[in-house]
Amino acid sequence: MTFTSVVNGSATIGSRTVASTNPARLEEVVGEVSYGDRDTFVGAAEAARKAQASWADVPAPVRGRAIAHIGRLVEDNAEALARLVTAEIGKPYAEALGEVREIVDTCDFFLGEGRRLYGQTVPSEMADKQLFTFRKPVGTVAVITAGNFPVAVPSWYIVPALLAGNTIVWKPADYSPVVSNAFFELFVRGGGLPDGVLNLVHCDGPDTFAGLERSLQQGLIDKVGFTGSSAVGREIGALTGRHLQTACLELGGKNPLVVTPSADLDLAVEGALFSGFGTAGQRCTSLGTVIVHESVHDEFLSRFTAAVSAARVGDPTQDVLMGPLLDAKFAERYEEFLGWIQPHHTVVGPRGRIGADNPRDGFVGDAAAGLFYHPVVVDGVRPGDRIFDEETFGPIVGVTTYRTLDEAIELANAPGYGLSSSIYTTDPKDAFTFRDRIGAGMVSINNSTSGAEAHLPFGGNGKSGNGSRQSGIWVLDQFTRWQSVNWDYSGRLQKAQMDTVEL
Ligand code: UN1
Repeated sequence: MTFTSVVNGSATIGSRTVASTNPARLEEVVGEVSYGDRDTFVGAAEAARKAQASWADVPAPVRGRAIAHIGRLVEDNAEALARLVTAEIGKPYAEALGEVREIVDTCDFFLGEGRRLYGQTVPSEMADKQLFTFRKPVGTVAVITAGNFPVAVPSWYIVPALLAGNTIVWKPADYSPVVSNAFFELFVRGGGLPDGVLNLVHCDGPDTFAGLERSLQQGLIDKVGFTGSSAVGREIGALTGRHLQTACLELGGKNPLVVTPSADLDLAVEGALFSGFGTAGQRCTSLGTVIVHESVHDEFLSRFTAAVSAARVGDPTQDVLMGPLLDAKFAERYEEFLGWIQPHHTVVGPRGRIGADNPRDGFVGDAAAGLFYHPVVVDGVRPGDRIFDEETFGPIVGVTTYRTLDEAIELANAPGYGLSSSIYTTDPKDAFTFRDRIGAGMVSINNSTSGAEAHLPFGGNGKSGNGSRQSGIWVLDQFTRWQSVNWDYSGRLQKAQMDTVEL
């Protein structure tokens, strides 16, 4: 079966077919996908534009009910969808099921929002006049998402955008096309969405850019939601800005985890293990660098490396912490980072591809079949080292030491990202100081850097984004625009600032 783009409710065959393979078993083709091009994207934007006014006319509570139905259908199909996530991107099944749960949580939150979507009444400075605000949909939204969270992250955009009365062109990641079609079907069927309200486009990066640019030039796209690398985010932001539209950018992270002298070290090790190597380190919220107080460094490192050696790695359909890397592109990136290890770094344990000549004790399954790599801990990283400064997007965690909390915070902020962060401490003063001075949009106290809940603002600062926030009520500011209304029932022209009532 070949999976295709779906534009205005119709399957749209493209000019070439690409196979999507299972990263845990590279021989296994999960599905064939027909790739469109720039014009497929533009066609989808036209369809979305055409469908928008009537979708916005559907009363918001009814749109909320559509979201409720989507949530239930996703819940009923959770296991099948999670199995597909595992097959196509190699995410361990328990995490994949958690990811599907995140869609349901998002639907649960927004289904009631259709009955709120509040505006405000505002007092006027003049007599016999009322002021109001209304939230209006932005219009048509292009959603471009990454493959590491192939269903949860798209739902963070698509659910609130639909609820608010927008129509959508969705371009999913190249690594997860088959799962995208399954997600798309559940949304269209569950929500009973009219043709053109949600469109799915498969095309490559250059065609996506060309299609987005053409659609922006033609006034077909009012907003872009993008999750992916900081480098591509910059280009999307620039392109959108040139056409006077805005982008909601959710980009990379180099997320720090600070371990203070008072920390519960076992808890900190557990948090570092999960956020460093869960999802094979391929979350935007994955742990980048452990910043540990010099007095507990040796103890932390020995417990951490013992935990890393004992962690189950292998077949993602089994109970493992870490499966394969998403795609060969990220395997190359991992190798490149290993090449940047400096003489002053200490690497604990084996590194590189897991195989007969580079085995891992307790590996689950057949390592040679997929993109399986050793989890790596690099001790002694400092600012200026690429492993300290740059997002690895793979199973490589740096460790460095600090003497004062000021220094720890400076190190935590140094790479210039600002997505997630964490501190392990039993001293409330350390926790509050860190919370106050960290540049990240998200802070965990005695919890790991990853695993945000679906109804708190999610987003970053600096190289991690443009300050936009997803999730919860806050994301509505991305998908609605305020309309101000002034209603004068005085029967005469009252001029603001000039006819203000005097005391
Ligand atoms: C991402 O990697 O793009 O907080 C999103 C987390 C997840 C979402 C990660 N809920 O780790």
